[in-house]
Amino acid sequence: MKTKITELLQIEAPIIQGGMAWVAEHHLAAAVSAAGGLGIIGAANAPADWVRGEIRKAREVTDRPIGVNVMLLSPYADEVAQVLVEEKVPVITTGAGNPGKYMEMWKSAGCKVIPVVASVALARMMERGGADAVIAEGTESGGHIGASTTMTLVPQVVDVVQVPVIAAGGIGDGRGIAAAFMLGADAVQLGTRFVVAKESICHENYKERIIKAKDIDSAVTGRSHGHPIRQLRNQMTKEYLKKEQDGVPFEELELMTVGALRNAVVDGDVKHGTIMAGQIAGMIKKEQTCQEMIDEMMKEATALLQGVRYE
Ligand code: TUI
Repeated sequence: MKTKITELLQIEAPIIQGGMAWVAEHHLAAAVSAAGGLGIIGAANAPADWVRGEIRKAREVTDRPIGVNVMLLSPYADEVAQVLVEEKVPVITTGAGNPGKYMEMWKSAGCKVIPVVASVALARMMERGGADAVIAEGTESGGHIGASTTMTLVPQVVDVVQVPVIAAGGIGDGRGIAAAFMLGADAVQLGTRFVVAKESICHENYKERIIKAKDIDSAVTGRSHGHPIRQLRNQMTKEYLKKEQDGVPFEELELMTVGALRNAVVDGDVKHGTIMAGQIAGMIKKEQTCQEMIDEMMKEATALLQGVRYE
């Protein structure tokens, strides 16, 4: 399938993998890119040297383009931003903030910059600042979320920007991809489905929680202090939400989550750890290779879109 995004990024399928902390390392990113999508290394809160190492390891596996996501709240964001220039990373996505201060540096190094936006206002600002595309991410997503749904955000962003729009949040199969195209998107970004990929190094306990998740198993912590995080319900969300309701101060709540994502992803502690996942988890039923996922989704999406816009 050819779209403005496949042309811009030189990829075969208009599918981008989310830059998930701890999960989006070189094995997953390389597998997604080798399968025709755009694999992304999630810099998250990792030091710049780790990011450099992951980029190089991914490049040993595939010659296809691989991107990096910069989590703008990271204490290492400045150093990571610089490493991406040195390593000539072709595509940079950003999350959890405004990447304005890095834009000129990345653009003049020839990187394609694609910020995640959760509002029309930020989409507009990013386009003015030189973004090559934007990822409009709805509140169905896992992790740090905005307020609008994908269904409402994507068409509103599409209406005000000229650059291509990538839809994210709540997409996990060919039907979701087709729906995103109908809203005016030129590609999609998926996170949760790729967490359960065979190439994903995520702990089996975490993958099993996603595979067994039901539609209503999603919870959002941190709404009261402006850092909403979507994850699967467990002992930890139960305790956190109770404390939040009781007005426990932010600093104390924060202590509960330090290292909790790592504990779930790396050590498999799905009881007390943070199991970030989107609302689509309930639909994800099996572990597959990235190639199987992308082929299956593209077959389904193209069948649905035949005779509509893309063939
Ligand atoms: O970034 C994400 N998802 C994430 S980041 C993350 S790690 C983290 N840990 C603790 C606290 C916060 C983050 C886990 N999941 N998705 C992209 C995304 N970006 N969603 C929403 C936004 C966003 C929100 C506000 C982007 C820009 C923004 O603008 C604020 C501004 O400064 O204008």
